[in-house]
Amino acid sequence: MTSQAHINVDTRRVKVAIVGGGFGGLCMTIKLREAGIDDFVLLEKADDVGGTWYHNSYPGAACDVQSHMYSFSFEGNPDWSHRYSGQQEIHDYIERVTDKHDIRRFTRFNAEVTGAHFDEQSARWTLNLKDGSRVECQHWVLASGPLHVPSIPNFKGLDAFKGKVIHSAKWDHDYDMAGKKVVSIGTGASAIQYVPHVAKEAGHLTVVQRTPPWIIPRDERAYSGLSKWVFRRFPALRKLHRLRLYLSNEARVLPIFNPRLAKLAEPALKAFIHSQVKDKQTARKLVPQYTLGCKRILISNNYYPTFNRDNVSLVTEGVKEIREHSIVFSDGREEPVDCLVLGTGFIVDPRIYMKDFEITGLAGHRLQDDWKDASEAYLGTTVSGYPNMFQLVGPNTGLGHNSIIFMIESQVRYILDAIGKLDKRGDAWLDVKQDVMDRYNDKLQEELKDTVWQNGGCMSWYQQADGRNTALWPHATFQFMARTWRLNEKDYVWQPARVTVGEKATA
Ligand code: N01
Repeated sequence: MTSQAHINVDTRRVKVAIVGGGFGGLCMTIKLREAGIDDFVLLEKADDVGGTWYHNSYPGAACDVQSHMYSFSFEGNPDWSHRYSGQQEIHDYIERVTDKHDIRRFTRFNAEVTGAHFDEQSARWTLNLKDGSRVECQHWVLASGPLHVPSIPNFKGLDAFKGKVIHSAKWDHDYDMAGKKVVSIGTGASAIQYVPHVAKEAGHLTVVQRTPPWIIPRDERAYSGLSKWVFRRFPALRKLHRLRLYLSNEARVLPIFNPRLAKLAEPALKAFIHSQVKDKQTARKLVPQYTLGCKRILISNNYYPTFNRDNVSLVTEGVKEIREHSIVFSDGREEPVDCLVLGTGFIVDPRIYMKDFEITGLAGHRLQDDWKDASEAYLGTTVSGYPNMFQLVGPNTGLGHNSIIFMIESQVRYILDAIGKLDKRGDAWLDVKQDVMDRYNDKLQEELKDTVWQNGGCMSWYQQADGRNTALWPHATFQFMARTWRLNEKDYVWQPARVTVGEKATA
């Protein structure tokens, strides 16, 4: 659905601006309204809400967290069709929630932020937009997520390739793959979902694998009409079902700190691969060499059987170069290509959470500089030197074991507490203390050293080149909820509303 912008393009002044209309931005806007704050604008770069679930529409796109967990706790959906839902059903859910809470009238679509600057005198942020307009606000919330700029590897000759190139995050649904020679590069979460579908369509599909992922079977069960009726009629039972899913997911935090537990499951998963793939040599190539859980554990029932098809082959040699109509592998073999599909993930440099626009805070603070080595925040939400700026799904809030929506709801509660406390104090801004943020991150990095992500013998987008993990939260999600339940005023510097010469911020 395409939506219209209702808001004039000049300078708009609001109390809160939210950047990004995915799950995070929507949660923030809904909860702001519930808190009685209507003076906000939601800025969305695209022409519809949904974020990840709007852009990633490749065939087979689905969530690998159970639907009853991968939805808002306050907007339960008794009608989820399956344990794990597809992209369209998730996007439909997001649209329904958006309409129910009347969020579109607060939203400016096609509104791309190109810069954000804090003015100490007025204690206001100015957000510059691509169309030349501006939004001035007291607070702003970055809810645009870390994984959204497609990573296109720098393959030699790619520019001169004359065939079709498609990245998983920008699927071209008009391109007909029937009868085409397709080469797909990458075997991450996105690729293993589209590969079975592309295989059915293409004349021939070559899957280029650098590192095989661990894949566990997927629970494909549909919810029966009776289950849906029960969930609708007795919401408490739906909540109980959600709680059961939550707890079973939380149990998966245990192997993060004890890779030996993860290793116990590996023989069964190796047997699963060999039971699914007929050709023994291919099956062997699909077995990962690192510890289960080091990279994201994927779920699929149709990925492995794809390699039994006559029109599918697996290549484990690296890509040497791309020519006008072919690909050359590191063993010198050349293969003709009509279409190159890149399941190569997203740009995640040391500044994984950095946006591709300039952000300046208090004097001397430019986020591009402050985060040049690593993205760091306090509780993944606030950054010292950037008053009244908040982030959803910021540094070290990603998960390997449960639903990110749980983390988003915790962060939104924390942000509302911050805004509420600031209003109550009558202050102009709050800024997390540098030493509080540093101590928090030092401890987190110490704790991360013992995890399977650092010791499991793999490299993933979770880690920077120097091994530092600024992506994931290494504990139970209820521990994050507890940490963010209330904002501790002592963690922040509070700036009085009217600054007179010589007056200092209060701690
Ligand atoms: O990207 P990835 P993704 N030559 O970075 C390979 C979320 N997600 O889009 O492993 C050859 O995981 C790379 O190889 P290697 C989820 O958080 C969630 O699949 O680095 N290969 C890897 O195989 C996920 O973690 C869902 O050796 C190259 C692949 O490309 C995140 O998105 C669904 C290469 C990239 O895998 C990213 O997933 C989908 C090169 N030069 C995604 N460069 C849910 O269900 C890269 N690769 C919720």
